[in-house]
Amino acid sequence: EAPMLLTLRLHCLALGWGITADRVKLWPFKLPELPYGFDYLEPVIDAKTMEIHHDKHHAAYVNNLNAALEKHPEFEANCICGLLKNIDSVPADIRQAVINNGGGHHNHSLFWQSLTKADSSEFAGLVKEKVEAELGGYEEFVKNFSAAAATRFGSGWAWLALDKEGKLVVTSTANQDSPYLTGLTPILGLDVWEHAYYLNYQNRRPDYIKEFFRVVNWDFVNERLAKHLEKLGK
Ligand code: MN3
Repeated sequence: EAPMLLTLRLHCLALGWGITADRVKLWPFKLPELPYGFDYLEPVIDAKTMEIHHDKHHAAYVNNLNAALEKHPEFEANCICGLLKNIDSVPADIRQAVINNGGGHHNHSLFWQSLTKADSSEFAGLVKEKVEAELGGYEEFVKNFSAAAATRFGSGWAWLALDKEGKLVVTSTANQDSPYLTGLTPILGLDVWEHAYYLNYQNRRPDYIKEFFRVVNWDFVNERLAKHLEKLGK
């Protein structure tokens, strides 16, 4: 990616809505590389699951998103979170495709970055302060997040997100729906589609949810939290 495009993309991410004035092209979107090897999250998430999940599932969301946006080149300068936050401005004929595949692309891009080596990251700093102040502490947060993940019927995601006032909330969404669609900012998500865990855990979603907390990258969560609180002016 050219440095200028990268700069504008980051700018776009920072502003949350696309650069339209100079018609800089951000489309087609590219599948981001994993920030680690397929086996890095073993034994919590197995290498084969990571390979299929990233190279096949995530890649399909990116390809399908690009195919949808190809029909509307006027949106080629819009970043993905901008499209999701302003979904009503996306033409009806591609809106559901952008919800599904744009959501899928953003959710997975965030998911990969939010994970790290098992038992290597400490729950600390800003997220710890805010969880203690707003969500009743770590145990209560884990309980509520796990319940959100376990009770999401069918496929979807559990979330730690920021509301417009900069307060943390725990919620879940169906399918690939992004929290951005309802005005929330996703901070940490857990993919509870069967494709995310079935090879290793089969039908035991609660075991996968329990193990997930061992691979959360709290440093990344803290960086993202600080960045988005600043954007919200909090
Ligand atoms: Mn997935």
